[in-house]
Amino acid sequence: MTTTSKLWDGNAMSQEDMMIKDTVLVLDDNDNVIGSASKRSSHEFTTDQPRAILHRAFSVFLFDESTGELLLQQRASTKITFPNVWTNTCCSHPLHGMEPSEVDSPEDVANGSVLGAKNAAIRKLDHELGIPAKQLPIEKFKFLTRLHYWAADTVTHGNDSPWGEHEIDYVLFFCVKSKDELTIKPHPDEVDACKWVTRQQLIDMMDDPELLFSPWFRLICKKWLLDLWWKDLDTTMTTDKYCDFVQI
Ligand code: DMA
Ligand code: MN
Repeated sequence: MTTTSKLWDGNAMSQEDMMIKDTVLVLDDNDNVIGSASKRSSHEFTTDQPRAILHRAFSVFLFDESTGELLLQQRASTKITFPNVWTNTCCSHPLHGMEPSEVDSPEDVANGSVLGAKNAAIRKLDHELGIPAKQLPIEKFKFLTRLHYWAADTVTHGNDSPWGEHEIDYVLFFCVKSKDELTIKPHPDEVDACKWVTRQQLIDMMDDPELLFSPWFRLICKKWLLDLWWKDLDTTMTTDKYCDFVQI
């Protein structure tokens, strides 16, 4: 049975509230949790902290197996960080103080379970895209690997951006037999548009100079998604050989 957090209600909070109230997991370079910080302070690029504060994140990639399509979202124009950009299905942060817990230990990573990150993913797929938790059984999420990156939000805020990301990002895949299994109702504070795309359609979108993409999605596409993961998913329906719970 999948349950969602009762301690966090995205519909009762503004984007500014979440910047203050969401408490992210602060990390060392080996992905050990060493503290906490508000979402706001952990994403501030200032002279004191030019790369903000390293924290844990997750990125969900939701696929329709019948068509080989991936669900993309365009972040709302009102998002404080990285507005307007196209990106993978859903991204956010595991938080401290949630029930069920969203904190994974090194053992949870080594055995590939990462139930904390998956619980956070269920909470945010519900909030951002309106996909009910009952359509997202936790055992169907697949943990692939972790990406350590930082990026200033220059895409929309220019070179003097006050915001950016510095994260160890847990990549999670979720495959449905058909998108008809899902109810999708995007939250207007989070998402301006959604689009199911094939691999080739995504390549064409990324060639369009009019369209903006998030830096983490570009990195994941270039490093893994377009030439490795997605090709195997289309032909063999599995990505098992790419699971890496050791390297960051
Ligand atoms: C942060 O996502 C996570 C990644 C991988 C960039 P976000 O800014 O969408 O988080 P939230 O939806 O909580 O604002
Ligand atoms: Mn972040």
